Amino acid sequence: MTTPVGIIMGSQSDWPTMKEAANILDELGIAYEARIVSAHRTPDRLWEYGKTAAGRGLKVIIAGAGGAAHLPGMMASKTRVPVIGVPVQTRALSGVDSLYSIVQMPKGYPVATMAIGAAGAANAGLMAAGILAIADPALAQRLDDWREALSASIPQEPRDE
Ligand code: RP5
Repeated sequence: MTTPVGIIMGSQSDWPTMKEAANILDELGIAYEARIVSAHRTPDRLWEYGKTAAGRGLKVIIAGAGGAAHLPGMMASKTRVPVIGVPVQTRALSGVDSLYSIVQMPKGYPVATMAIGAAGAANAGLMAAGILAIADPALAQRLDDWREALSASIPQEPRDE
C-alpha cells in the first residue's frame, strides 16, 4: 500500500499551518507523509522528491511555503503529480507575497492555489481528498459525511455571544 499524499513545506516554521492539511487527512483516514523540502535551502532534496514522486505512488502533493514561495511551482515543474499550493502567512506582507509567488504560474505547469494560511491548508487537505475520492468510493462516502457534518454544525440563527 503506497502513501497517496505528500505534504511538503519550506520550513519547520510552516508546520503549524500545514498541520491543518494533515488534520483533515487524518479525519478522513488518508495516509500521508510530511517532509521539509525547501526550494532555496535544499534544492537537491526538492529535485529528488519531484523526480521520484510519481514512481513512489504519490497521487497528490500539498506544498506550502511563505515569502518567496517557489516550492509549489518548482515541484510542479518537476512532476506531473498534481500540486496543491498553500501560501503560508508571513509577518512582513501577511502572505500576499506567498500567494503571488504561488498563483501566477506560466502556462504548462499548474499549481492549484489555495487561500492564505490555515484555511487554505485545511482546504488543501479537502481538495486532495476530493481528487482521491474520484477512484475510491469508500473515501467519497467519508468525504460526503464530513461535508454533511460540517453543514449540520452551522446554526440556523445567530445568538448573542
Ligand atoms: C520559506 O521562508 C518557508 O516556507 C517559510 O514560510 C519562510 C520562513 O522560513 P524560516 O525562516 O522560518 O525557516 O522558505
